[in-house]
Amino acid sequence: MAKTSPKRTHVENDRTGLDKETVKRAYLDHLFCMQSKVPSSATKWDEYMALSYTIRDRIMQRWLHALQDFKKKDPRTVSYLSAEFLLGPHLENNLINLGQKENFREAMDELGLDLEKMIDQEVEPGLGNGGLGRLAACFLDSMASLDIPAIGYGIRYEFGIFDQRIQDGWQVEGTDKWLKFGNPWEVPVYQSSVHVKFGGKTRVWYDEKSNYRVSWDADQEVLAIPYDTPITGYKSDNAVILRLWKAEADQSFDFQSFNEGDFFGAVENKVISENITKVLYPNDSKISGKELRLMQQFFFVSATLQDVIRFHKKVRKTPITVFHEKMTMQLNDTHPSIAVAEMMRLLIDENDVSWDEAWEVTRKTFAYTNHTLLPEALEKWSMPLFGKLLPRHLEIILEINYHFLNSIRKKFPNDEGKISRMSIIDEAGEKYIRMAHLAIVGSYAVNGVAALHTELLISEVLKDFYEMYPEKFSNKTNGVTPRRWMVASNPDLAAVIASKIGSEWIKDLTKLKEIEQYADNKKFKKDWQEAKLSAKQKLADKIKNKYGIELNVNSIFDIQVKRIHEYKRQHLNVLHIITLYNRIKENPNIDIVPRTFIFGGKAAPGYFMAKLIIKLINSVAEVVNHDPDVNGRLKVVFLPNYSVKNSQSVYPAADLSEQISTAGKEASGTGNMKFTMNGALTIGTLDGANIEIREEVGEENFFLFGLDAKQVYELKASNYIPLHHYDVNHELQKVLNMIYTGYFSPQQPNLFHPIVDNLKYSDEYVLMADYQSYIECQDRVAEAYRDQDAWTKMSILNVARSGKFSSDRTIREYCDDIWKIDPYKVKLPEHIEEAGAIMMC
Ligand code: 26Q
Repeated sequence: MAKTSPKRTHVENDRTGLDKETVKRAYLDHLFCMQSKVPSSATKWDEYMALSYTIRDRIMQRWLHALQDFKKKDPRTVSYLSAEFLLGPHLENNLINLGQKENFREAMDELGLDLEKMIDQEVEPGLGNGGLGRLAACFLDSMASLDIPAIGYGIRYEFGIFDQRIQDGWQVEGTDKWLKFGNPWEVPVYQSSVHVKFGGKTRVWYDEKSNYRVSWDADQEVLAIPYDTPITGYKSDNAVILRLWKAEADQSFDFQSFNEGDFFGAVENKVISENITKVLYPNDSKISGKELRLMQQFFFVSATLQDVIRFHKKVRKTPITVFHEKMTMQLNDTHPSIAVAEMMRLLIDENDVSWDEAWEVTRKTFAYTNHTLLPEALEKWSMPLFGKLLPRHLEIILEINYHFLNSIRKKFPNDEGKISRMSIIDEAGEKYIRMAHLAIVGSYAVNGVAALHTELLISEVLKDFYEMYPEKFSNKTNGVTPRRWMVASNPDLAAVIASKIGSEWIKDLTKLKEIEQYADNKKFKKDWQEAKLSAKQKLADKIKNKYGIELNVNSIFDIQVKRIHEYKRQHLNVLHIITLYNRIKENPNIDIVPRTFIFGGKAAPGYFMAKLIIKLINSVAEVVNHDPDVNGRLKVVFLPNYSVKNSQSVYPAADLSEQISTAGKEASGTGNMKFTMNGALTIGTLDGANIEIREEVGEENFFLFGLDAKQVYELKASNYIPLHHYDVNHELQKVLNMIYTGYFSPQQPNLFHPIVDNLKYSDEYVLMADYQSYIECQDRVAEAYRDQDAWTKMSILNVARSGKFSSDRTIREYCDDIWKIDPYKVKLPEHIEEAGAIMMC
């Protein structure tokens, strides 16, 4: 195989070659050998699988080389621990990252196959609820693209986020069977399985040096099996692994009871064990306190820590007490924060490390990201429940807390208020373990996810902790990957950009600035408008095909897609729709700018108000869309089953992005960034990352309304009476009366009373106070849209100035300020496309 050999002939390997003929042959081979089909008998799914295997081979080759290189060089690595990874479909992304989309399109074309249709077959792994899970996925993409040595750890849920159907306007949940037909992207690694324990008791003993020791005699043991998915980076040879753990019954353990004659007990244990990774909890903003959820969290954390410690001992051959020099572990919210106690247990009980040394390693290993300001979303676990499931961890947490409270007393003598506020144990009533406190105490770094969020954390929610450890705190504003959210989902706009500035912006999004100079260029603007129109047309076609609703692509596409929650205020958007509707009803000839309102998002199945808001949207749609007076000028659409896959045709089609949460409630938001990158203008409050988006794009290119966080705080502190707004604002009064009296629910006139009563008499999220400002701002939007030339310029400037919101920037900041990790460029052998697996030996 010597490169210089004069006799060398180019023979591409079928597993790695990229030549069109090789690709075609490999595809047919997979269709035959993996799916047992010939082209004439293959289903669409077979075709998708065969193509995926063809790509997977090419990834595997590069991946295994990279892993070998990593093992040899052993660079400092980050582990990203997250209970959720909302990856989205792999196939197209992998094609783009390998730089192979066009080549494969042509190869498939020559076989008479349509690549886009094959891509469309994929069922996405919906292993997350929303922003937090999607952020983890964007971070993996960026870490792979930036050559950061990294590994993601999480849970391989058998059922991901539930499927949403809309029936008679209501959300109906179904199970997400994403694995039903197989998953070509993962590889189980049975030999790396580990055992995870639960329950039982602790026992004290003394070792040969008379040291006090504790061991944990569990009464349940579960097998954790890793499934690895390669995450490709854009034009990079780096190998990021996503390792997801699946729970299986540990036969030897469970069948002990079988041997004792309890067959049923043995099978029951098996069922219990395998339930652990069955299903993703669908709550994203309220904690449920369910035992199974705690089991899930501990299960994946324990398996992960055993995995990294095993690797350290096997590969590094240095003492475990220097573990933190080689690895840092990022906790994505408090969901994996039990890691602090489990790391202590593994070091002390199983690796003979002293408490003080173990604490030093632990504190230097973990870093924690907070994603919420809502008090009801801060995780806490009932102490009795916790002690029953994890008795040893409870002891460890109590000891951590003992030392921690002493350190507070030392720094702030005689401040018992501080002690009870900061304690890891909430002792106000029934005792709870506050997971955020554990995460902060056990980490070397704590961050918020947008500037305002971090400010509010350090000045309010975590003020005491900031005073104690100011050096731990920093802000890391979220970002999203331009590979998925621009290149893959908006090829037309990407091409318009590339026509002027090439493609370097895909790896360095700040380069988008270079298109600013064309913001007044006639031809460029026309191309820009055409790209937007074509994206709107594509979405309109999909909606027409699936739901039979006809959209006017010349109307403003006004879009709000995100989880449904009162703080996100989808119902404020609805109040605006009804206001416009009333203006038309009062004056059918009114000159109004046509609008299409598009909503999408899931409600937590147990969240009554959120589900009622979905019903309200659909009920308003029913009336508005069919009223002859409206005459098509307003359309309201609720897109069922909002997912990563569905969302990819939504962002490119948006003219207006609705980011209208109550100021001080949305930690960051990331959808706001995706819209901006796709040339939508934002109507938004000064909340989360909206503030930074506005700063970047310029206030003249952003539609701002509403109270800011301080004003909201002051309003609520000063005896806020929402009913006052109802009394003085006639448009608002009329809108609320219509909803209340059943204008949109004639069969059930009282249906929406809870929404209206809530707004009039409680209004926690201050919709009533923000209504007028929102309506006036929407009127400015409509006027601005009339001037298409000026609107297009604003759209271009939004994209040109969106560079900050690439997750590449975010990951660089984590690397530089928190993780202290440098990129490590993997070196692949030359002519890899000619090498088969044999080269690896
Ligand atoms: C916790 C305990 C038990 C069951 C479920 C949960 C749980 C699960 C998911 C709690 C929260 C979540 C998800 C939260 C989330 O998505 N937060 C969002 O994170 C984004 C990324 O930082 C931010 O942009 C959003 O502002 C924030 O709402």
